[in-house]
Parts: sequence; C-alpha cells; structure tokens
Amino acid sequence: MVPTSTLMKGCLFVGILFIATLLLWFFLFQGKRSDEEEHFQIESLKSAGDTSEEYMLIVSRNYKVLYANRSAKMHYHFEEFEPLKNSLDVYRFYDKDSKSWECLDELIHHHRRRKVDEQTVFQNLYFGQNKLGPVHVAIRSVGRGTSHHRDVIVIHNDSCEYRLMDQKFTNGLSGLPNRLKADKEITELIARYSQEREFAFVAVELDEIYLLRSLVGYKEVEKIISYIANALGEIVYDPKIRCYHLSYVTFLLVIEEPESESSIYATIQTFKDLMKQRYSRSEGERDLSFSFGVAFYPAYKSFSDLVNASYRALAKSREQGTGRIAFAGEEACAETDRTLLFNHAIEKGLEDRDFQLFFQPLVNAKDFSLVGAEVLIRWNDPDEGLRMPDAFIPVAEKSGLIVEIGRYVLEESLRRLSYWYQAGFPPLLLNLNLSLRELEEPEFINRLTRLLQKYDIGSSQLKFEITEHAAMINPMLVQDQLKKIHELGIGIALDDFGTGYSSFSYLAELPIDTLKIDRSFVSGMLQDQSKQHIVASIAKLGHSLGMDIVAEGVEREEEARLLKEYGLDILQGYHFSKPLPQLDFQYLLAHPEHGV
Ligand code: G
Ligand code: G
Ligand code: MN
Repeated sequence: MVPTSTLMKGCLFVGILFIATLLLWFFLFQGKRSDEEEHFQIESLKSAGDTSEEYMLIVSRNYKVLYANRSAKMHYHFEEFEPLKNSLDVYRFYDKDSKSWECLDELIHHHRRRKVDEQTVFQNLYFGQNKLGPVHVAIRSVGRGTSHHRDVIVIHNDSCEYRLMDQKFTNGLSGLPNRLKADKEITELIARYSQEREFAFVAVELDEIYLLRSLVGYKEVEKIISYIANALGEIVYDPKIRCYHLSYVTFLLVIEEPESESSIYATIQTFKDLMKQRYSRSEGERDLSFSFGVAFYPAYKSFSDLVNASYRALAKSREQGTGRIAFAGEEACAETDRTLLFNHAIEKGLEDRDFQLFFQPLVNAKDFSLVGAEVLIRWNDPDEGLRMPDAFIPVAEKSGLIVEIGRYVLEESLRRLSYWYQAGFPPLLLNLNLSLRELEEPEFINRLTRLLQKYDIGSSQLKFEITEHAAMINPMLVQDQLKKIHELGIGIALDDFGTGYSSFSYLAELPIDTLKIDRSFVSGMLQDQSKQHIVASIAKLGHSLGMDIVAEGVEREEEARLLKEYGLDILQGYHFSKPLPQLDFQYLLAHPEHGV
C-alpha cells in the first residue's frame, strides 16, 4: 500500500509541474510586451523553471547561458557548468568540444536571423553527452537588438517522460529495449499486420551460460552482453529488423516480411560475424556460441504465443547441441528435424574424417600431360555409402557448415601437396572449389596465409574456383577478398563459365586468371557448330584478357583434339580421367609414362 500522504505529495508535485509547464508555454506564445514587462516575466519564469520538468535556458546575446533550470542542469550534469565570476546566476557550458553547443548555437542563430518566435521539432538534439530525440524546442527573444537581448529556450522533451519510461522499457545491462517494450511494439505490429503479412520472431540465446559464467566470471559475461547489444544495434540499421533484450542472455530479433528462410539465416550469420569481429578472445579459450529459435507470425498470433513458440524451438535446438537454429511449428518441425539431423551427420562426418578428397586430373591441352587436379570432395558415409557433393553441399551451404567443409578441404589439400613434394613428385597444381560463404568468413585470408606457411606450400600450387553466381551475389566482397587472395599469389578460376550470368564486365574487374568453360558447351560440341563458335570465341576473348582457358567435361578424343586446335590451355574430363581417390591419383603421378 502506498501511504496516503505520499500519494498526496505526489499529486501536488505533478500539479505544480503542470502549472509550471503551462506558465512556460504561455510565456513563449503570447503576444508582444514591453521590455520591462518581459524582464519581470523572465524573473518569474526562472522560478517557474525550477519546478518544471522541461529544460529551460536563458541565453544572452553573446551566447552565454545566463540561466539553466534544475532539469537542464541535471541533464547537463552540474559539474559541466561553471559559475562565471561575479554572478551567481550565470553559467557557462564547460564541455567545449561537445556537439550540444554547436547544435544549440545554430538553433539560436537561425532563430535570430529569422526574427520570429517559433517552435521546432528536432529528431535528434545533442544535449550534454546525450542525444535526445525527438524534442520540441521553443525559442522566444526578449529585448531584441539591445544589450539586454535574451533568448528564452524551452525544450519540451518528450524525453522527460522518456527518461522514466526509458528505465521502464530498457534493459539496464544492455541499454536495449526490454521485454515490456517488445510486448508493446510487437503487439502493435501484429495489429498492423492483421494476419496479412509475415514477420519472423527469432529468439537468440548465448549458449552454455552457466559454464561460461563459471569459467570467465559474471563481469566478463556482462561485457559479452554489451558486445551482443552492440552487434544487434548494428543489425537494426536495417529498418525491417528490430531487436530487444528479453532476459539475461536471451535476445529477440524481429524481421519484418523476410524474403525467405535464407534471409533469416543471412541475418543470423551477420550477427555471428559481428560477434566474432567484436569479441575474439585469446586463443585456447572457448568461442562464444549462440542458439536460435524461430517462430513466425501469423502462425503464432500473439506476443506471448510467439515468445513461447520461439522458446520451444530454442529448447528443441538445444537437444541437438549448441550453436543451432530451430524453427517452431508442426509441419516445419519434421522438415527442420530432417535438416538438423542431416547437418548433424555432416558435422559428425567431419569429426570422424569420413570425407575424402578425390582428384580429377587436369591436363595440358598441347601434349595431354598431367599438370594438376581439381579437388572434389566425397562423403564416405558409413551408414549410407558414398555420397556425392550435390547431396550435401547445398545443405551445408545453407547451414553454414560449408565453411567447416572448406577448412577441411583446404587443410587436407595442402597436407597432400606437402606429402607429394616430400615424396619427390614435381610440384603440381590443385584447384579447390570455394563457396561464397567461405569467402565471407572474416578469418579466411589469415587462415589461408597461416596454412600456406605451416605446410610450406608455394602459392602458385593453389588455385581457387569460384562460380559466377557467387561473384554476382556479393560482388563487392568477392572483389575485395579475391584481390587479397590474388596478392598472396594464388590463382583464381571462374568456374562453370557461360552458364547463367556471364557478364564480361566483371571479368575486367575481378582478378581472374582462368576461365573454366562449362561442360554444357563441350558436351555435344561435335554435333553443334554454335557450341564450337562459343567455345572458340570465349577462348579468344579470355586469351586477349590474359587468362588461361580450361575446358571441363571433355569426354571424347575428338573433343580434346578440337579444343587443342582452339588453343585451349588445360583440359579436364572423363576422357582423361574421372575424379580419382588419392592413391589412384598418386599412381598417375608416379607413372607419368603411362599417361593420364
Ligand atoms: O564431383 P562432382 O559431383 O564431383 O561435384 C559436384 C559439385 O560439387 C561441383 O560443381 C563442385 O563445385 C562442388 N564441390 C565439390 N567439392 C567441393 C568442395 O570441396 N567445396 C565446394 N565448395 N564445392 C565442392
Ligand atoms: O566444380 P564443377 O562444377 O566444375 O565440378 C565438376 C563436376 O563435373 C564434378 O561433379 C565432376 O565429377 C564432373 N565431371 C568432371 N568431368 C566430367 C565429364 O567429363 N563429364 C561429366 N558428365 N561430368 C564430369
Ligand atoms: Mn569446379
């Protein structure tokens, strides 16, 4: 129970505030008065000002703050004002480099030029260290043009209420809007969407918090929480995404009208990347991992249903381990269960080293001698038998596991090269397929550099194949990363060239050394004159750009002969050899006299 006297005091206080506020606004927007009257008004305003929650400032002609009311001082922090000598009442702002004065100076200046009293709304007004917004600012000048010129500025900050509301609606640890705010805003969103549009409700949770806390201490966990808040804060630059802090290490992302499931994955990936960039701890310590539970509106129709569904999804993802994404909903569940299980199997396969590298020979088009191989991965699943990449690469692309697969392929390939070199075989080129997701890894280039050193492999022995498709999806990033790879001396081939986009414009922009003409142009080329023309012209164009040209899918001797005639540099295909297990390929290396 609140005691009656406290209640009465509260009412009285609110009453006084209200009257003071009225007085201020009345002063600002009434008709003209004589200077004397106004001087009197200013004095009485000061006393009103001190009980007002609005910020009030009186500024002299030369931009000194003559008076700041209690609220304004509180907001500016009193230490930041220094009373000027000989006047008790005169304050000056102390923080010289603060943006706040710039902003206010400009406001006053503008006001004086226009010579009208006015009210302005500012979305963001710097005030002391803080950014307020939106605020209503009213200015009125007294004694215009005389030495008694005063500007009376009243800032009605919606933030008076804000400050209190803020605390109510903000999580104290992260400064992010809290669960209450989420409830309010999402309920509004639901009303607006009225079941016609969709949004994704993604619960984000830091994994293994109890373990983590006992390992690093609660202070470090609080630091991690602020990093999470920063990362989420960056994501919400996208106006279709909102974020909230629901409880200790649980956050919420709301994505309005997501284009597809993969755009949700993309947002999650961005979050993970940002966390990785911000919070990388010294080696040997655990990485942070997060789990995600996704529910959709309108499948779940209220805030609390969405929370519960996304939490259930989170719990479900936990059953599979940490660092996972699970979706809520009956039908979706069966599908996600299958995907989750499959991804889990891939992870296990990587752990058990059930993945094998196959090597498909690359031959010199002039004499058909062996120059290297394209590395193609196979999955030797103990339960299901040999699995081809088409059966698992797309799934791994979607879940992000392709990054792990790529790491495995890269390290194994380098280990092989190093072994063959030590066994006395001449240096040879390996072509590795690289997916966009791998290029997007912030650590990719560093790891690559480290591994080249570790296995002491010359960069000219490695070439990456990327598809045109990847280059199209994220051209800026691809261009950037490829340049770095190129600077290391590693070659880059554009794979499946001629399928889909084939824009020659980025051929000039990307550091590409090699074009691999897609096998659809080679297969059937003997019967199809137009295919021959295409292959011949791609070769000519590529050569004129200083590139090597490879033809893949060469299945017949006649094709090989024709391609040689067109001046191609390297050939690959079943005619020479299928992709081979390591030992079979090694046999070719050891017996060049047998030919490929
Ligand atoms: O071998 P084949 O069925 O072998 O390969 C099918 C596709 O799978 C190829 O187009 C190739 O790009 C892709 N692929 C094979 N191995 C790898 C790999 O190690 N990494 C990536 N990203 N893709 C691969
Ligand atoms: O990365 P890329 O999409 O180029 O992968 C090469 C794929 O082409 C692999 O799946 C490989 O097994 C396959 N391949 C290689 N040579 C031939 C060939 O001569 N004919 C056919 N049909 N497929 C081939
Ligand atoms: Mn390839």
